[in-house]
Order: sequence, then structure tokens, then C-alpha cells
Amino acid sequence: MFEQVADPTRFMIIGVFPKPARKEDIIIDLEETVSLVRTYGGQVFAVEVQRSESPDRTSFVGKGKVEEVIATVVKENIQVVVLHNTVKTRQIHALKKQIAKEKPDILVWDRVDLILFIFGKHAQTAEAKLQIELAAMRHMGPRIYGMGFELSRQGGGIGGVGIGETNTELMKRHWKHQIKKANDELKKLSDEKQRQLEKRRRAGQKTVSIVGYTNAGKSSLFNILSGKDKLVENALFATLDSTVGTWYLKSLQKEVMISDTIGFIKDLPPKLIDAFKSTLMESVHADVLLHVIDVSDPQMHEKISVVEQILYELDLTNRKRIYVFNKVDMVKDLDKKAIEQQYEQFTPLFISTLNKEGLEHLASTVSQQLSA
Ligand SMILES: Nc1nc2c(ncn2[C@@H]2O[C@H](COP(=O)(O)OP(=O)(O)OP(=O)(O)O)[C@@H](O)[C@H]2O)c(=O)[nH]1
Ligand SMILES: [Mg+2]
Repeated sequence: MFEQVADPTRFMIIGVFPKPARKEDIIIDLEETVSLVRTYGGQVFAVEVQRSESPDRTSFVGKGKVEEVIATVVKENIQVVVLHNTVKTRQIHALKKQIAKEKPDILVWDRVDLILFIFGKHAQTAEAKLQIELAAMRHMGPRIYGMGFELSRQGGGIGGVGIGETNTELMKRHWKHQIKKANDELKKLSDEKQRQLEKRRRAGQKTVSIVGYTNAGKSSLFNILSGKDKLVENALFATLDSTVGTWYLKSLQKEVMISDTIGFIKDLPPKLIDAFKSTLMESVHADVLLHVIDVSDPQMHEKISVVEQILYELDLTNRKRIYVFNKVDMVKDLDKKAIEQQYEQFTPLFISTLNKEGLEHLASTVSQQLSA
């Protein structure tokens, strides 16, 4: 698994937005990246926004802007420049090279790098670690060796920095080997999972899976329904693995399996989602999906679409889904009617895991869907 050698804490964010983008939307958008930095454990000392129809082909950020960025990096002693967008490897490399003239140890990450570093910090299970390792290798490419990462798995290390410059062939071979090794190990784990799922299915056991945007309250709901005690945190990506528990449905007089898993976020590249297929396997095999939504979030509708898009990429939109609008305790005068109308086809219902409100109705709705 990759580990940060010494965690950087001083961050700067750069966002490139199209000219017509509204200021309010830009702020909301950037706020998510700021929370990602916080989740990582960093602090944001500067934010730069560039308005441009098309990002610079060479270094993503335009020439004049780069000068400003360098000045800020030096002045604020920035350790990591995070590009709010998802950026091509060679552009990141070019930008880094320019900034490094003034600050040699600068790190430049794009949004996906940042998410991967967060995953890397939080991963607990062998499966989650392997998936992140693979995703990181695929997304970062050989760039990974200059990013302050080192391969810490036994026998996996090649000492981190520098190999790219010294022996490209050796690096390429090592690279292929690492990817294959991680792939093989992951395959073993997911085959085992597949067998267990198959066994459950043969035993006639139904599975309900909780999905949704990160921080919506999925683990909170999972804990109540399963009586377990999973980590709940006001942070993005508190959960990275998947956990299965049992939920007793009174009206059916039987137990069903319930699973909680990693949250979704916008702009996740498909290859990253692909890397998490093993973790998401429970959801893939679920009889009913509970899509948990934070009803107090001003970006609620956009986030619903992001989750739907990812479910589509996972080929899960043919599945029965129930929209579970959570955190009703936080919204005064909630217009339930409007939401019910808009999402009628997804059997919308309203809960608060905090006040334990709406849970009976959730149980009866799920029971109905399972026996339908
Ligand atoms: N007010 C209020 N807060 C809630 C409710 N449900 C969850 N929260 C809070 O929302 C935050 C996120 O909750 P989690 O259950 O960790 O959310 P999650 O969807 O599992 O998040 P990730 O695993 O990070 O994707 C925590 O601070 C919870 O205490 C609710 O009904 N009302
Ligand atoms: Mg969670």
C-alpha cells in the first residue's frame, strides 16, 4: 500500500472554470474541494480561480496565472497545489516543473489524486487498500514515484523517488509487476466474496444495500438498522469498505442482509469506480437499493444526479431503488410534497437518523418492495 512519507498540511487550490459559470456555483464547487482537503488533514491557505473557455494545453493553468500561483506558493509556503479539476498527467507534470523552479519540493495533485490520498489514509481492509493501490497506479501513472508516495508493502518498494529518471525500463517492468500483483490479490478477495454472495442467494437471503453521496448519513442509517457501530463522521469518505449486517423486518418476520459502502462524489472517473467494483459488489447484487440523500444540502438535486449517473455506470439503474431523504430534522418547513412529486417513481420517504424518525415507514416500504 502507498503511504505518505510526511503528510503535507499547507494547501492551495486552483480551479479553472468556464467564463459563463456563476460565481455562486463556483464557490459551492470549490467548497467541496476545500472539504476534501480538510478530510485529508490539510488546511487551505489560498484559492485561485481562473476563468477560461479552455484550460491551458501545456500546464492547465494559463501563463500569467502560473506566475501568480508561484508567488503565492512561495509567500504562503504552500506544500501542495490542488487542481480542483481532473487534469491530464502531462499538464500536472508541466505545471509542477514550473512551480518547482521556485519551490523544488512542491506537490501538484488533481482532484482525483486528492481523493486517492484520502482513500489511502482511511483504508482499513486489505480489499480497500488493494483497490486504492490499483486505482492510484492507474490514475497517477509513473508520476506516483515523484509524489511523496512510497510502496510500503513487503517486497513492493523501489524506494520511491527518482527511479523514473534513472531507469525507465526497470520502472516499467516493476510497474507492470505491481499492477498485476495487486490485480491478482484483489481477484482472490473478490472471488471469495462472490462465493459468499452466491451462498446467501441460494439460501434465499435478500440483500438491501445503502448507497448515496458521501456524508449523506449512510453509515448512520446502517448502524440503526443493523445494530452495529460503524464509524460515523462529518467528513467525506468516512467509509471506504463495505460492511454487511442483518436487519430484522418485523412485517416479513425475517432477517435480511443490509450493506453499507463507500459514498459517491462527483467527477469520479469511471476507472476509479471500476477499481472499487469489489467493494461495491454487495450493492451490485442487492435486491433493493436505499439511496440515502441529505435533504438539508443545497446541492441535493445535483448530488442525486451524480449518484444516479454512477449507478448507471455500474449498471444498477435497473434495480429497485428507494429514495431515503435523511436529516429532515435540519430543514424547517420542508416541502415534502414537491420532493415526492419530483421523485415519485423512487418511492421517496423521509427520515432522520438523529431523531430516529420515519424508520417504521422505511421498514414497511422495504418489506413491500422485497415481497413484491
Ligand atoms: N442532523 C442530522 N445529522 C445526521 C443525520 N444522519 C447523519 N448525520 C450526520 O451526518 C454526518 C455523516 O454521517 P455518516 O453516517 O458518516 O455519513 P455517510 O453517508 O456514511 O458518509 P461517508 O461514509 O463519509 O460517505 C455525521 O456527522 C452524522 O452525524 C440526521 O438524520 N440528522
Ligand atoms: Mg459512511
